[in-house]
Amino acid sequence: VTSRQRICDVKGVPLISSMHEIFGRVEKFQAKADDILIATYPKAGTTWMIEIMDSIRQGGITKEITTIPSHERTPFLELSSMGTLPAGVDLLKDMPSPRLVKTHLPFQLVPQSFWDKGCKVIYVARNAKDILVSYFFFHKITPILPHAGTWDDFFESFLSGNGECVHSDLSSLSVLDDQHHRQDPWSHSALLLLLLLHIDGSFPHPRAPRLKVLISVLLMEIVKHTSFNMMKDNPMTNFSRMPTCIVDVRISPFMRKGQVGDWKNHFTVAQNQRFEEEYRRRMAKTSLRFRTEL
Ligand code: PPS
Repeated sequence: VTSRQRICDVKGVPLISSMHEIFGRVEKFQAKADDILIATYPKAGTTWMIEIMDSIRQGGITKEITTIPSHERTPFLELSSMGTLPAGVDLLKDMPSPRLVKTHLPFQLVPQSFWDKGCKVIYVARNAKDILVSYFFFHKITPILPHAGTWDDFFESFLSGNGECVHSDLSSLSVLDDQHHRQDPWSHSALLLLLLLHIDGSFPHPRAPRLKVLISVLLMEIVKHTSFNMMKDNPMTNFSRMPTCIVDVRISPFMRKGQVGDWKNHFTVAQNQRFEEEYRRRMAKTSLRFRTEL
């Protein structure tokens, strides 16, 4: 698949046609109890969390981390086979446990087996204004996504939720989804519990002095390895190893700015006002607050 794909409705969620086609297999995916699901709205910091979690899982910056691209170490559940990259569900079949699984599916589309097996989940959320800007630039380097058009076109498409934007409009930021908020486990206790990363079982007791030093050295190493600049220059994390029919970083970098507040360089005053109004209206039921500047 090398050309822009149609947007299809999958149980009310707009997804690209190849995800629609593979969805039957995704739905039937058999999770294992020790799988860790990293769930996000696109551009929320998925790749960053994957790298942090994989470094923890592997106990440091191992050969695997430095030689295998992140998208092969942590398969993208709903992505079908493209170019040289097998489908997420196929990559996962051959992976040793514990597996890290990436998804952008909103809660209601996540395969039931993740819940049946009681899998651990990390949900990452980011302020919606920076997501929108990041997603705009991502469309330009992703040949399978719909044509982004100008910034103004993209802004309109996202806000109006007219289905031209994959995962659609503001209200599909799944954790904040107005419609699902009250019954959606993403948005209640699960969110906070899951964000504790569940490393308690995997780490030795931190009070043992030697282990404490080891853990802090390990953490320093992981913090350095997952800094924006390191990840930007690292071919395993900057998407330069991704088949160009999926993401083409020759057009512009995937690791773009990694900042809070870049939206100010793109939103007009009128767009900001409109966004704020829509946001207030659609997010009225959530008490979660995000920082849109530091
Ligand atoms: S995707 O395509 O949905 O998986 O994208 P995702 O990884 O969720 O989001 C990409 C944005 O995350 C930024 N990023 C980081 N920021 C700070 N520090 C680190 N280490 C880091 N890694 C990724 C990346 O630059 C994208 O944001 P923008 O605003 O476009 O720069």
